[in-house]
Amino acid sequence: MLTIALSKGRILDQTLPLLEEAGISIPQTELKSRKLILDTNFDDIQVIILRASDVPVFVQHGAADFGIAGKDVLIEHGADGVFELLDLGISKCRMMVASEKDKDLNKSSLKVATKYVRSAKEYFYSQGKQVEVIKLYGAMELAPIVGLSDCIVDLVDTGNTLKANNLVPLDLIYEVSSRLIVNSAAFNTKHSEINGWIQKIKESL
Ligand code: PRT
Ligand code: MG
Repeated sequence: MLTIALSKGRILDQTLPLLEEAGISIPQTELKSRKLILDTNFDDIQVIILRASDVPVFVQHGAADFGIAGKDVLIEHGADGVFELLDLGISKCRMMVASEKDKDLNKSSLKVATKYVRSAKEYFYSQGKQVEVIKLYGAMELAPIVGLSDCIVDLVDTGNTLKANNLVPLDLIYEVSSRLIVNSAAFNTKHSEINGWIQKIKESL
């Protein structure tokens, strides 16, 4: 049995056509059900639908053979024990620092609100800045407005969410796209099977 871990949400919408093109399809009845393990057109391939940040965890521990997750999620997780084999070039966005216009971010101790603690810390430390990182799970844009933080670190796509909250993008931390990751042990034991599918997915890009 081959188990593929996919992120629910926006990545899923762009991943399903890729898998379909590669020959793996999930029946609509499966997708519409509330099942967490979905059957595919192959008896020996199943798909599990996870919270984006759980995808590298399942792949790292071998509970899934391969999976698809955003580079942001992989950087936050650390992605030990997984190989990143393919940049799928989908669900692109940018990890950015954002703040209110004209905000002075050159003060000695900066408060940063973010869901992406590792990305934020590594970025500001690399700039030689002392920061206090405040971990949030959503609605980061609110933090500078109500005085919880000086700035935020968040994903930006169109920039509309920032604009709607009177924030401006400042520094680019890194570019994000979705990556195909493989459990390193499974890549050895099921090499030909996994590699075959990776080649097919590559061709469908
Ligand atoms: O539910 P959960 O908290 O786990 O995740 P989520 O609901 O925030 O996001 P989900 O599951 O839909 O997808 C998350 C993955 O999609 C991320 O890990 C990225 O790799 C990728 N991705 C691509 C994005 C965006 N673009 C994006 N724009 N994830 C989130 N956003 C959010 C961003 O956080 C901000 O709130 O969209 C808003 C900004 O969008 P714009 O277009 O207004 O700039
Ligand atoms: Mg979500």
